[in-house]
Amino acid sequence: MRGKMKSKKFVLFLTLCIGLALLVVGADARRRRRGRIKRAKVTKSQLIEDALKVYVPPGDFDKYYLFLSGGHSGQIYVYGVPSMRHIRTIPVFSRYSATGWGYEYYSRKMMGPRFTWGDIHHPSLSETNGDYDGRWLFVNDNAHNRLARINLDDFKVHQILGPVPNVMGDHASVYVTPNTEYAHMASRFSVPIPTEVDLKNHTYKRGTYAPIEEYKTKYKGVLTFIHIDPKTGYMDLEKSFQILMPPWDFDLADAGKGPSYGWSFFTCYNSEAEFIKGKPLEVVASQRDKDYIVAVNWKKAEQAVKEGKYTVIGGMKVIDPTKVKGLVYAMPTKKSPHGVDVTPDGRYIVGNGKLAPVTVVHSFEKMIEAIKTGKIVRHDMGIPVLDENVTKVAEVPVGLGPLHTVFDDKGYAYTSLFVESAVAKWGWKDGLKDQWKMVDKVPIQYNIGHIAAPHGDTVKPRGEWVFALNKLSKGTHLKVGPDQPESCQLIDISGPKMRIIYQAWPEPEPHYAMCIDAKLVEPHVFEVYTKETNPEKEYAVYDPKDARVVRKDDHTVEVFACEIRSSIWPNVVEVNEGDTVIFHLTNIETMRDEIHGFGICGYDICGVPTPGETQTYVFKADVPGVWPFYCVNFCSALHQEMQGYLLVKPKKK
Ligand code: RUQ
Ligand code: CUA
Repeated sequence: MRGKMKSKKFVLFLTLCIGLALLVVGADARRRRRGRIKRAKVTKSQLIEDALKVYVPPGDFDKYYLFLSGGHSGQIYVYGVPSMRHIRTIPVFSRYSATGWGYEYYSRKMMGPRFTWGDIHHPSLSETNGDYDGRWLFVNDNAHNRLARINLDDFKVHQILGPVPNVMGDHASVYVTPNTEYAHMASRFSVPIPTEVDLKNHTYKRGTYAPIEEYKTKYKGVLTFIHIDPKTGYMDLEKSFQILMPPWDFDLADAGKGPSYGWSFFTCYNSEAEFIKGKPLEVVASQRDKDYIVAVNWKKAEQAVKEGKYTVIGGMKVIDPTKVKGLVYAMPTKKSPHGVDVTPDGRYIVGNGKLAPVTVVHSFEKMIEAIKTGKIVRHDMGIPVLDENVTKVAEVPVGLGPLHTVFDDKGYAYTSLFVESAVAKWGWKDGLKDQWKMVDKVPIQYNIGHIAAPHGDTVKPRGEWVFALNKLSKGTHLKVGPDQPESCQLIDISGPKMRIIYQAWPEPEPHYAMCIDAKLVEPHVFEVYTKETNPEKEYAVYDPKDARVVRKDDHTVEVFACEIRSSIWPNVVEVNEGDTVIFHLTNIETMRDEIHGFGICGYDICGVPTPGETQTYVFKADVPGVWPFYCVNFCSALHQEMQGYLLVKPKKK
């Protein structure tokens, strides 16, 4: 009897188990199925046509470069378009041993001793007359309020500026002005100022304290214009200025162009100017139906600085717009707008509603008219607010959660819809029969954030493609653990209907991207560094006979070394325990791509000098013994033989 009961129970238990297992398997299968991209039925010939559009056979070249921001990886990823193949990682704010970035002296110095990561959101290509010129790529750091410049002749960072005083959570950045006069930086997080910095060591000296209850009065928003030298790309704090603002959370920026040249536009949320302990900001900052697009006349601000109408705060020239009139105006825009994008002709300013299902379009002409005729409805914390009934020319009902807009060559705009997971296409150009009308929509997999297009934010968009930079990928790839990579989908916009035809999975976290015609970059990319372009030429040795170890004083040894297939000269370096070793290493190959590396066992040194380049490694020989060094990058049949010894003589006891 008991036996029977037992087996009955067992059968019941077994059934339950199997049922449960089936449920789990079913749910998993459903989850995986859910990840499948739902496509409209396509014919085989259509599929082949799509595939051929992105297929770049070995030996052929892509037409465009795509520079994807790597978010908190602190890096930039370079892709070719249309193949969507990853061709390069450019480390900026993070160490990257694949190229020795952050291990060798030069990059380490630019990063400073304190920060080993950054948060890149919005890369920005340099512009001449409102179009990309292929010279530099600027990137922002949302975390530590820095900017960096990548030179597009060697695809390396040549300047890191900052932290910049007073500005905190630099998100509305970089979005250069049409002749690369300025880079924008604005505070997403208001704090009491000054925040004082140590520029030499790329770190903070001290901030200012004020209790959170004094948010409205003591915390400040700051809009920053960082001056860029038009010849060299050098960012200069001396020639930069800031504008003091209420503690609104500035989100994104865009520079005016054409008729609106000389102005910049910033969106903000939390125009409520509140931060309440224990109360979610998402509630606090969403009380108002409208926040602002803030328009700044930077030409006029530049003039004000020349006339000395500023105060120095934290070492920065800061203009107070409540004292210097005519610089800053707010345009009411619903609701907690995210991206702001100026149309290619510079006539319209598009606000992307985020919490409203529309893009709000202001006319620049109407804005000027409102200013001239004094259509100011109120002052909000000292900032004049323009009458939106005058400035606003359209609300385009695009769909749920509009975030960002880019443009094509035919008068259409493409807006990313985060909540709806879609891209909406609508007409903006004067004379277009579809002006202010949505004409097409395509679903995205999933939750699109930014959107990008070839020259899509310039005066001359090239059309052809739109890139959907998605926050989630929902299993549209093989499993790689509990988290999933974000995705980047390629949308063909050449026909009247948009078509997603390809997707890639860039490294975390693709925020924005810049897409430039390769013809504008390729001609000035170095093949090798010459004796003139070698960035550390003064430390170079170009002949193994000149390689040497020089004792500078009792505690310092300087090594002048070189590498060529398949040796490192000198191959023995003898120092004393406790010495500081300054190791200059030149790759004296004269052929493109003939790179060598350098690593020392037991010491945290890694480098990869490219042909003609000198790199420097500085370290303390603090552990006595014998430590091999070697070439870390496979370079030739005798790569393994590229090795030598660091001998660290122990101190006499
Ligand atoms: S943001 S997803 Cu950091 Cu550019 Cu809009
Ligand atoms: Cu040089 Cu491997």
